[in-house]
Amino acid sequence: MTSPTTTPQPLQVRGACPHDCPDTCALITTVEHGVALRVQGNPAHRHTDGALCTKVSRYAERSYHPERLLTPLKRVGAKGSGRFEPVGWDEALDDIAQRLKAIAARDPQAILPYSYAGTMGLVQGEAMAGRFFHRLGASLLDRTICASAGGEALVQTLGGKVGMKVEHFARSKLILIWGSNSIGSNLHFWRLAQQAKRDGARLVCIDPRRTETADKCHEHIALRPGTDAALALALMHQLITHGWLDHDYIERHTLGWEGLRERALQWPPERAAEVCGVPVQQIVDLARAYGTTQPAAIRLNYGMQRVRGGGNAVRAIACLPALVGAWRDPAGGLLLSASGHFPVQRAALQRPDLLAGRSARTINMSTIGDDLLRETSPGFGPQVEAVIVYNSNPVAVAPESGKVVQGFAREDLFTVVLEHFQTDTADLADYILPATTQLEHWDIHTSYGHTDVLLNRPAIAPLGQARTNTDIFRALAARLGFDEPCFADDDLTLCRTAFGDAVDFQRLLDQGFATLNVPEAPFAQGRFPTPSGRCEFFSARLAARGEDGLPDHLPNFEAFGSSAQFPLAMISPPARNFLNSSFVNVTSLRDIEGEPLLEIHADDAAARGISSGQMVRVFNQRGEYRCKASVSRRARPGVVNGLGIWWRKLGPFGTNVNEVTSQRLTDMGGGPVFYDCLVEVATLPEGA
Ligand SMILES: Nc1nc2c(c(=O)[nH]1)N[C@H]1C(S)=C(S)[C@@H](COP(=O)(O)OP(=O)(O)OC[C@H]3O[C@@H](n4cnc5c(=O)[nH]c(N)nc54)[C@H](O)[C@@H]3O)O[C@H]1N2
Ligand SMILES: Nc1nc2c(c(=O)[nH]1)N[C@H]1C(S)=C(S)[C@@H](COP(=O)(O)OP(=O)(O)OC[C@H]3O[C@@H](n4cnc5c(=O)[nH]c(N)nc54)[C@H](O)[C@@H]3O)O[C@H]1N2
Ligand SMILES: [Mo]
Repeated sequence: MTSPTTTPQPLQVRGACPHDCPDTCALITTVEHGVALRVQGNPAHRHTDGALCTKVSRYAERSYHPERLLTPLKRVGAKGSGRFEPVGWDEALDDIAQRLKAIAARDPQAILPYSYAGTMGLVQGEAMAGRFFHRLGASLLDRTICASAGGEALVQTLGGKVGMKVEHFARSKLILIWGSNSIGSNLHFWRLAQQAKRDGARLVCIDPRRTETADKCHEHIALRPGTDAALALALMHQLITHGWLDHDYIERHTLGWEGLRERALQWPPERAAEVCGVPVQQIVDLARAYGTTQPAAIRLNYGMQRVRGGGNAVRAIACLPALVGAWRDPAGGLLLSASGHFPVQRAALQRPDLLAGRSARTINMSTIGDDLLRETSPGFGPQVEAVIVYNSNPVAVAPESGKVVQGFAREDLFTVVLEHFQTDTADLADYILPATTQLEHWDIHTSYGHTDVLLNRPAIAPLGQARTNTDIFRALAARLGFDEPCFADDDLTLCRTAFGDAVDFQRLLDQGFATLNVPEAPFAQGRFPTPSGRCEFFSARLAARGEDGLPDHLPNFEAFGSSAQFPLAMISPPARNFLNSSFVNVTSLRDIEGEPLLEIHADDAAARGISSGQMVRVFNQRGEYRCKASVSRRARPGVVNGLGIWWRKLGPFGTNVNEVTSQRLTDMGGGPVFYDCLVEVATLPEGA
């Protein structure tokens, strides 16, 4: 701790942005008299290049927010009444431990951890928490809510979550920005794309929404949601029929070419144009550009895999670079995620061995609504009796929130939420425990958009009585009598454990980041980390599970045109000034976003008598939410965009866009299908 009188001049503390974003920026926090004055990008880190997004440049404002939770809170009113009173840490932890002990004595699997990427830190994420829940024998959580369809698809095709090194996009001559609003969600990649553009590269954006990114590309292909595999197969069709193929690369470094060829030949551009709702010529032109420009690179993002066929679509797209031999050049290939390049010692951090032979059931976080409402049954196991939520806000972000709210509102469910703020989820808790922010704790980070490891040092002391996630789980472990030495590891030890000897820790301490040793063109000579060592067009592993070994187009569960009652497809992509549901309560950022909006095309608006600024109902068989309509060129005909993810209680009617999304799961990885959702939109009577 720094005492005010002994700090002669501002300190500059090196850190890492903790947020769920591919950029994982290196931060510099300026601290004076123990107070963080500002958070800036570290100019010495080449990916950050001294620049932060609007959100994280407000990180100090977020940390010192007047509504920051500073003491443990215990529920005093009825569940969901939002009435809490402060209690001491000991009282809270003793009571929580007592409750968990009683449930565990019957069956520890009735206890469920619920967490995601509120912080991407390996330490404040699943390190001590993993140890605690494994030792307890609690249910396991399948963390599917974001990336599991695309992640599984990459594993099946390329062998891992691996791809191009992001820095080489600056030298590409054709960049397909596919299912990614890079200006909003991947700003530091966008800078590289701009550099390539200045050097003559052509940028093509493939996205149902006319995003800020689409505005700045040479071309925008506004396909219908969930039709990307059809587009990719038609591109292959054209590559084949025009002979724009790298036969040598295909021969030496791929598996399943004959089958893929046959499949692709069933997708002439006319067929795909019909499915995608785009002009044939756009597909033909894109195929020509992709087949004849080198180096050609694809920046894929997770936005396009939140539909039934999301896994297959990523598989189809991930086959493209091998067909044209794009991987031969460092500036060619594809990047969806780089996280598989990092040698994280997960078992050492999370200690699954502490299950000690017990098998715990797994619950998919994307179906938390249904799962909280299930009774004990042979197929499911015990009813969930307690949930410990950290690094996540499921009541706002999980699909079909009507059910999620109903589940968390169960009087007999014991819920503990570790948080910075009283979120929608915290409102339904029995205990809310104040957690530290990134300015207040140690952590260590991988990235899914570049290949550097980052270390985060605490810049200031914890605010109020806030404690680190790790410390809270250590304290609970002690009260449950878990005396294994691993529960005594401090956070710096956990940071060192994360990569063992694979990363030079001294370098991290000295400069805050360290670059992994990844080849410049990782698949120039094949060497894919698949079982065959090749890019697997055909996946024997999928076929062995009874699934299609080749990628195909799977129409959405709620395909365009399949319902007369709900004729509009709704997507709910991220708002630029929020990070999922984080930052929605930061006034300066909320002011930029304004209020929850539904973008709708002029034709669809006119057909319903809707004008801009009018309140509308957005509804389907699952529920309804209300917000203002924005008649906008950003919406294509037939598709409405409900920008996310507002806190329910900060929206005008106490609900958000997830009222209407469904709990169905993707073809691979058990992911959610947020963008596979049909709705109808109608005006509200004046004064409603
Ligand atoms: N500012 C900001 N940045 C973020 C986030 C945020 O909430 N705000 N979220 C972070 C998170 S959690 C993640 S996972 C990452 C990546 O999250 P992504 O969701 O990939 O983020 P975006 O790149 O903003 O959005 C993806 C784009 O996909 C489009 N899209 C929707 N459906 C389809 C489809 O069927 N096909 C195609 N081709 N495109 C489709 C959307 O219109 C959107 O423009 O971004 C991270 N960065
Ligand atoms: N309709 C729709 N829904 C979506 C999406 C969409 O595009 N459309 N996107 C989906 C995607 S991609 C994702 S990744 C999920 C994201 O869902 P979540 O991972 O739940 O992300 P956030 O909403 O940002 O909530 C994270 C919470 O963690 C808290 N937090 C941050 N750091 C810490 C910490 O150190 N300790 C503790 N205890 N808490 C901390 C924050 O205050 C915040 O409330 O949402 C999904 N939901
Ligand atoms: Mo995500």
